[in-house]
Formats: sequence, C-alpha cells, structure tokens
Amino acid sequence: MTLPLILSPEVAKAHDTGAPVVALESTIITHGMPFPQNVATARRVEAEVRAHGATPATIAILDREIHVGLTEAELDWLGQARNVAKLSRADLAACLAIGGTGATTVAATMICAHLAGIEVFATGGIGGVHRGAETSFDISADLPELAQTAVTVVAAGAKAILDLPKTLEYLETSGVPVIAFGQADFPAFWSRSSGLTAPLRMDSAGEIAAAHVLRGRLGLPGGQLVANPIPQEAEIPRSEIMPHIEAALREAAAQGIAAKAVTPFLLQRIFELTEGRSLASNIALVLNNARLAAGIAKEISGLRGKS
Ligand code: PSU
Ligand code: MN
Repeated sequence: MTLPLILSPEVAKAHDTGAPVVALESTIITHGMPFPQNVATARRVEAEVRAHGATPATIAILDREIHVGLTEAELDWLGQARNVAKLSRADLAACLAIGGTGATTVAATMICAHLAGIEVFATGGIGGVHRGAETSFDISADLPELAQTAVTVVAAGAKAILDLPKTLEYLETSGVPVIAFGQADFPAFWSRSSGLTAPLRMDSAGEIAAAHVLRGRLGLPGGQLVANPIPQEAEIPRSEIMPHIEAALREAAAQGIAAKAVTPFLLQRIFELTEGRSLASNIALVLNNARLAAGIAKEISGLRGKS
C-alpha cells in the first residue's frame, strides 16, 4: 500500500527545481470563514505567495488522496462542500481509509507538508490551550504537533478565545520556539499585542530560516511558531473585540459545545457578532502571513543551496 500523496503540477515543478514552497491549510477555508469569502481569500493568499517568489500548496484530503496544491476547481468545490471533516493527527489516516472529504487543521497540514518535503506553512491563527482547560482538558492537537513535526508555522499569534498564558507555557514545556516577528510582544490575532512578551523575537526572515535549519542540524524534532502581528491598519482594538469573544464563549458553554466543534463555533459567532469586521481583519492578517512565509521559504532554499 503506497501513500496517496498527490502534488499539483506547480508544486511538483517547484520540488524538481528546489524552488521555495509554502503550505496552506484548508480548515480555514471550510470551518474558518464563510463562503464565498473563504474561496476568494484562499485564492488571494495563493497569489500573495506567488507574488513574493514562492509556490503555494493548499492541502486537503479529496477522495482518499492527500492533495498538496489544489486546482482552481478543487478549491472552489471545497469552499462550498458540505460534511467536510475537520482533520487533525488523530483522524487523517481514518479519512484516507474510509473516504470522504477532509480539511486539514494546522496539525494535519504540518504532517502532510512534512511528508511532501515542505518546510514553511502560513495560516491565520493556531489552536491552543482553551480557557477552562484545567477542567475541560481542551488543548489543541496543533500544540503537540509543533513539538514533533519540523515545519515553521507563520500565524498571527493565537486568538483571545484561548488562554494565551497557558498556551505559551505549553509551548515552552514542549520545546517549541515562539518567535514574535519585529516586536517584543506576542500578538493576539486581531490585536497586535496580547500584553504578553513573546519568548523570542526576530526581525528578519533570514534569522527565522537560519534557526529553522539549525534546529534540524541540532537533531531537535519539531517546528517553530512565528507570531506575526496583524498590520496596524487592519487591527481591531482589544476593547472592541473582547466583549464579542466573551459573549461567544458564554454561548458555547451554555450550548455544551465540545471537542472539535469548539473552535469553529467560536469563530463563526465572532464573525456574526462583529458583523463581518473580524473577517476583514482575518483576511488582512493571513495575507501578511503569506508574505512572511514566502520570505522565510526563500531564505531556507538559499541556505539549503537550492537557489
Ligand atoms: N484558529 C483560528 N482560525 C482557524 C483555526 C484556528 O484563528 O481557522 C483552525 C485551524 O485549522 C486550527 C484549528 O488548526 O482551527 C484548531 O482547532 P482545534 O482548536 O479544535 O484544535
Ligand atoms: Mn480542542
């Protein structure tokens, strides 16, 4: 039984020539944004990666195959598909065995990217330790994945729907470098600062690339989390977003939302409560992360002597 790993022609070509590639997740498309903005954003993110000198590889499970790089038609279809599974480390193999459509979370995208030899991945926000985790035990599988799979993930920090101090503690314990880009503070997705200082700060793509390569040379497993603050003009002040976050959390608790459903429920409610304002910010920060990820991927290619 061979692994059904399908590279798009564009990604296969980049591999052959050693050109930089940036992985992109699909759960943000199926569970993170409404249609049609999800498909439009996914296209813009891919275009942004290309405009900055790298090849985009959006990853999803379609019909028992891992697709690394989607065609226009596949992306369009996925963005409107119903009953798409939200796949993480636990259910990736099951989805391939049983069939059906699966969108990859940060954790599953890291696994597939690594299999395809891709070292850099851009997304919006990562999963983390949820508030109340001391009783719910809700800790995203994205965190242990960062500790074991050698992919550098560029995100805009983590949302304040999470317990950010606990998320940083978890990452520290598991040996994951958390690098704020261009500032000292750990960003909080819609806001440039969480009020917490990030463990590490770097100011160039070259430094992040060097640290990525050196981790491998040191024999350390796992990746890096690059926390890239949202562009100033797209930021939503904490005072404006926090009441909506609190409201969404109260509703989730009242409705008994649990496990995989928690993050999509909160994201959806916050979109509704901010009347779309959160979506415009979300799009701006993903594009910003795509640009930085392309820069890091180019630097890594250079260090590996591929370009
Ligand atoms: N956080 C966001 N946007 C997202 C997600 C998280 O701000 O789209 C998605 C990502 O795919 C992430 C997943 O990997 O949710 C985490 O889900 P959970 O918390 O159930 O592990
Ligand atoms: Mn969870």
